[in-house]
Amino acid sequence: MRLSRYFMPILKENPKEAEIVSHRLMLRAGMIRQQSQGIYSWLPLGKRVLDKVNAIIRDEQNRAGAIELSMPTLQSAELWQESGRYDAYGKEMLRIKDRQDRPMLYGPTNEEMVTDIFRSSVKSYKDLPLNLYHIQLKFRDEIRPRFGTMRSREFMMKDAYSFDLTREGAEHSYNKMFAAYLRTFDRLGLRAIPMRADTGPIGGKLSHEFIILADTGESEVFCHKDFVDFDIPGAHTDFDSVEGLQAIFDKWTSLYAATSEMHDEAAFNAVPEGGRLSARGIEVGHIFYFGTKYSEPMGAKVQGPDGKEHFVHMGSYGIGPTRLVPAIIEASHDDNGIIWPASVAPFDIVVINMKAGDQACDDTCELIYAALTKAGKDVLYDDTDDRAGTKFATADLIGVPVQIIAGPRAVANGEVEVKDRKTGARETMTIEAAINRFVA
Ligand code: 5CA
Repeated sequence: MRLSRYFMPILKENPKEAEIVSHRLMLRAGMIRQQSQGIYSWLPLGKRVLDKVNAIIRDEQNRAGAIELSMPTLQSAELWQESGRYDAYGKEMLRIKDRQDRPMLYGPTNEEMVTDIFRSSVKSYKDLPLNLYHIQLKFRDEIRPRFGTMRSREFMMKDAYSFDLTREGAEHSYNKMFAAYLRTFDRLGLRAIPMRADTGPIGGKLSHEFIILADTGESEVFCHKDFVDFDIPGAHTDFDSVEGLQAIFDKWTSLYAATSEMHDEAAFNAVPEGGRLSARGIEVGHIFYFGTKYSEPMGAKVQGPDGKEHFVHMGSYGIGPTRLVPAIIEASHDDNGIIWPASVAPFDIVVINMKAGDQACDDTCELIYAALTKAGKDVLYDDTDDRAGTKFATADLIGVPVQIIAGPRAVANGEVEVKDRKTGARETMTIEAAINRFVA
């Protein structure tokens, strides 16, 4: 992508409305724009990061055996009257009437709709287990939307829904998502700790929130320090192994970890003092087992091996991609801007032409840009005629992991500089060596 032809509206000033660093940097880097309170556009740079986050989420959902579908944002109120949540959900639900005066709503979550899809076609235990997910916009009329897309009214959610014949089966489905979440957040460059959590309007008894420790987090959390160094399940984890996944769940729940709603002061104080961590955190995922809470009122049942009908046991599993992007920034930035983990960076490499219009600089940059693009890298080429200082500041701000800098003096020697955004380390090397380093 040539920057001269791209749309990346950088802000020079710090936006006054932004209270936390991630919100400030997302606005300054031209990633998002607020359209009305708690409702955002994702501009091209932001959209690239969001897409990369979603690709990792999708990859790990698929690995764990979940199946993607797509459900609408607008739902009929009837479904919610069946489950009994239409009135219970309260003011957070945006209620709308269509031209026939039929009550509709902008979905805050999809338990009812997915249960409806399930009951319309699944009739036998032989079709279980089943886990269906989608990545979709949701709307919750939050009383206090804030911190940009961290807590917005319209936000994106990956929500998965599992269906099993028995409670034991549902626990295995829960464990699959539990392990998939550990892997997902790790690939996003984050350390998320599963904590016992309150179930709120979703319901059920068994629930974990996945929390990233951050001073700006909205949740107060309490956990054992050792979680910070626990091993993440590997890529070859067998998601069909009941014992294997139970062992992962048991290990990751063996030490104290709870959000403030579930906090047990006495149990926490039993942790040796050096191991106690009381901190603030960002909830990036939340999983629930709620048994037959929706399948009973909505009549979602299957024939079991005993020939009788059984209400299915369900769970739901949420991740917030539009919250994850600022959460990653909270965890990874410095005074100059964002430092993206390579897995979600909007571009892999930025090529900086320090003197656009200078033939040697232009030729060198074009050569590098073409070679790296051909090798499958996402490359941003800063071919604008801004001052070199502005270009460096922009490259640091938008956090691309590698900068290749071509200035007249180095280029005259057949050389460029390669800078690592995270460490700041710079290396001068031949143009060929710079290309070869990234074309493995
Ligand atoms: N149906 C269940 C799980 S699929 C559910 O709705 N769970 S939730 O309410 O906990 O939301 C799931 C995830 O969505 C949260 O962990 C969070 O990452 C994200 N999320 C929830 N509310 C917001 C919001 N207002 N802004 C941004 N992300 C949000």
